[in-house]
Amino acid sequence: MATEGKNLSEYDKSRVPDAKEFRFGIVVAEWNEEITEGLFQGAFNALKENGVINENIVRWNVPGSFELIYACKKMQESYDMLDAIIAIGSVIEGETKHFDFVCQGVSQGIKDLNVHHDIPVIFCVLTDKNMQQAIDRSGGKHGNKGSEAGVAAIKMAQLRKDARF
Ligand code: DLZ
Repeated sequence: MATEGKNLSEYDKSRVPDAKEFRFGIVVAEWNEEITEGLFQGAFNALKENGVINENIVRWNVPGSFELIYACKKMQESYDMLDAIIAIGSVIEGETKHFDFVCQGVSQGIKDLNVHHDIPVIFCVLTDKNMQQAIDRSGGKHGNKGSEAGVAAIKMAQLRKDARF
């Protein structure tokens, strides 16, 4: 679904499971910090709005989006009580191919974690052409992709729970 015209913060609360018993991890990349902090706030608020308590949210920071993969893997291994993890980053296109390698690496890496580990990892990495696009999607005119990721994390936590029975 295209994000143009869609407010990333909007969701139907009646379709989101009650999350008060769930535990979440959030890994935040420090590159483009003004964007990733906005995304973190969106994700955190969405979890809280749906009943998650502060004590059930653990946050780790990493230097850049490329490091999200390792940290999410370590989080899966060391906090097996978590119900879902949200990986937050912001990659902005520059003049070199670095953008392509980071985007490719992080998206494939997080996909691999979802294939090989039991705790779902939500992809909340913005991949934008410029800073304005990133601002618009991290609490600006297109809403906050962090909110969307928070809701996705709750839905995946519920799916994982239901799949056990
Ligand atoms: C090196 C780099 C560049 C050029 N751009 C970004 C970016 O836009 N967003 C981001 O999250 N990280 C970037 N990085 C850092 C890499 O993700 C990584 O931290 C370094 O390559 C070290 O492994």
